[in-house]
Amino acid sequence: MRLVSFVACALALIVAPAALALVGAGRVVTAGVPRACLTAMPAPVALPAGVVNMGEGAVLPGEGPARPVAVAGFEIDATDVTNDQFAAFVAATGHVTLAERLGSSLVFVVTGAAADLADPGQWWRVMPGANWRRPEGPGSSLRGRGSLPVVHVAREDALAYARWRGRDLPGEAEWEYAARGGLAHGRYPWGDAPSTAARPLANTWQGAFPAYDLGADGYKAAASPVGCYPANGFGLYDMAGNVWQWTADTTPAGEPVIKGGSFLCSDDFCFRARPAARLGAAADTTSSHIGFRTVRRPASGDRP
Ligand SMILES: [Ca+2]
Repeated sequence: MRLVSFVACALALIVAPAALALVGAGRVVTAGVPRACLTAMPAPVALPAGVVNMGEGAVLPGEGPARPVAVAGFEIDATDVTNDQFAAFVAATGHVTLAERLGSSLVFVVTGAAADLADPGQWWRVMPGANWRRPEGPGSSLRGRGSLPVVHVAREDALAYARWRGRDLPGEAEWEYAARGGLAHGRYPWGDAPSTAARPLANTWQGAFPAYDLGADGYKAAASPVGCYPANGFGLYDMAGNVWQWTADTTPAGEPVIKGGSFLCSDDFCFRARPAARLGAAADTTSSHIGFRTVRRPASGDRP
């Protein structure tokens, strides 16, 4: 695995595991937090042609300036691809993911203590044996995780799945158009008001990253099943937070763009669970907080 140049909230480095522990992660019960996750997978959503104001609400370097981009109509998955869906692909094709071939993947670990935020090696571990089937490494499994987004997938794995379904990965403009849910303006897929403990709208991080996550949104330092938070105006779930999503586009440096932020993003660290936010990730990056969803374009459609 080629380790990546780090950008906040992103990816990897080899670390000394002794000081780290997989503690304090998972679902939590938080008073007042609604937990009505999907009980059936929703159908993909057909979006009309439109214009997205890409970069609207830009905050961090690399985002914006805001500019209108026309997008042709296309269809997009209502949720991230789940473990159950990816398992069906693997059963049908025998696909072996990059992380399985390489024998390791990046697993997030709660540090339990304050950390140097300039050193992501303190909260990312290159975990031998971690892959989509064993998301936390040996001893972990997909039991009870069928409706969680598949993770530890490289971009090539995501693309192979998409091709199997006769689909593609979204372009960045398509993704951002979809994420904004028809809103012309707004920092988040639902508008400008942030998600709160009283009304959580996305799976992000509450607390001092990476020491502890209070889990005020119902999930502590871990991904949630898909569709546990309200859909946006287009009927799309988890377009902010939970897991990053691969796109078909690349940064000027040539790295694939990932969008959406993850369960590791808080307002005071990362702050990328927003449509305008973007990161570059080496195409062979695999980690416990990157997944994807797919699109289908009309036969004659060209993506912007
Ligand atoms: Ca959370």
